[in-house]
Amino acid sequence: MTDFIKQKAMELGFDACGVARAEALFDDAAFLKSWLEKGMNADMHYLERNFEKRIDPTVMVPGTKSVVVVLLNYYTDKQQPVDVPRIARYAHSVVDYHTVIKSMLSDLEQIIVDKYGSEVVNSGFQHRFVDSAPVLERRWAQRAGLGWIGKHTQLIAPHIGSFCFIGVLFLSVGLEYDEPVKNRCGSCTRCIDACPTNALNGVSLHAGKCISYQTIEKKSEVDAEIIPNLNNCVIGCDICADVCPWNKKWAKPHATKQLEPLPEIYSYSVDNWNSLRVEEFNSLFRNSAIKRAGYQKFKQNISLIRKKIH
Ligand code: B12
Ligand code: SF4
Ligand code: SF4
Repeated sequence: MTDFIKQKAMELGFDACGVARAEALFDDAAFLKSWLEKGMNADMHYLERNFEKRIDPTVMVPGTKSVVVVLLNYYTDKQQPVDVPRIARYAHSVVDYHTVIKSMLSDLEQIIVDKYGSEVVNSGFQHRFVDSAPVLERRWAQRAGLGWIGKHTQLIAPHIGSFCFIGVLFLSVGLEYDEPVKNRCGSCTRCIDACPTNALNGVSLHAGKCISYQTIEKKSEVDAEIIPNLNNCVIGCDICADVCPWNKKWAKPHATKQLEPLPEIYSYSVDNWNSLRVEEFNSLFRNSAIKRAGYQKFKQNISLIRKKIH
């Protein structure tokens, strides 16, 4: 059954699939608790909620025995013109990756259920996850043998790199479990040195200092001390991932049709972005992950960069 699931995941277009035993994550619970106590989550208070579920898949979905983890490469080597407001690669696609992966996970589940029966999932609970639920997705990907968590705190998958999304499916059936792979960061500190806001300390990320948080998640304006260090980023940030030697070695452009990029990301000039009106924003990004930031925040971020340039 394990081989069948992995084979079907790859046939559906995922770039990797691994499986971990579902159990409570006690070390991570202690780490997460102290991370939250230090206020490293900034105002992302949702990370404080559902603590017991977050650290234990069997509390999240009763009867869970296995955690199936999939990766989807989103790397692109297409570049925005120099000096335009920078949009991180995760948000380049026309269609939001949440939509894409949820649909692919749903297809995978259907294939498994068709062959092995509906009791392999607890359909009374949400059991397919991409980003938005209390699930420590990177840890599960690491435990499922798909890669290691680098000092930039992202999952680095051998032969893929860290420009990959993570999707998770909880199953109520025992499977063959994968062994974690070795952490290959060694003495490298390139991501820590390159982070313009000193958000990384080698173990964890101070989310409040991270450009990604500041430009997408933070409801109010970007903090004054972050503005001079935005490096033109207006939606997310790829700086720590771009300097990683493993990404330089392994990151290859994806060929996933569902993640087809929005042409305007590469064709728009500074003037186009500066004069973007709400109607155009809504039309361009109607299905995109950029919608999460919203028009006001997006325009505000652009104006902060403009202020810095002039
Ligand atoms: C909140 C969040 C953010 C926050 C905070 C990020 C952070 N590092 O926590 C912000 C907004 C800053 C953010 C930014 C980004 N994010 Co984000 N984010 C999340 C989210 C929703 C939750 C992460 C979380 O729980 N954080 C809390 C911390 C404490 O947990 P953690 O980092 O996972 O660490 C746990 C374990 O790794 C472990 N651990 C870590 N260190 C140590 C050390 C010890 C000693 C021990 C015992 C354990 C341990 O314990 C921790 C807690 O249990 C996840 C989706 C999900 N549900 O998991 C996506 C997710 C992590 N994000 C993702 C992406 C793509 C990004 C960005 C690249 C987007 C961008 N280009 O701007 C950036 C990357 C920034 C960075 N350097 O990490 C992807 C990462 C894919 C990958 N290959 O790793 C995810 C998995 C979404 C997805 N489904 O694909 N993100
Ligand atoms: S995403 Fe940018 S701001 Fe956040 S840790 Fe990486 S380099 Fe620093
Ligand atoms: S830049 Fe170096 S330290 Fe950072 S994640 Fe990559 S290999 Fe690890």
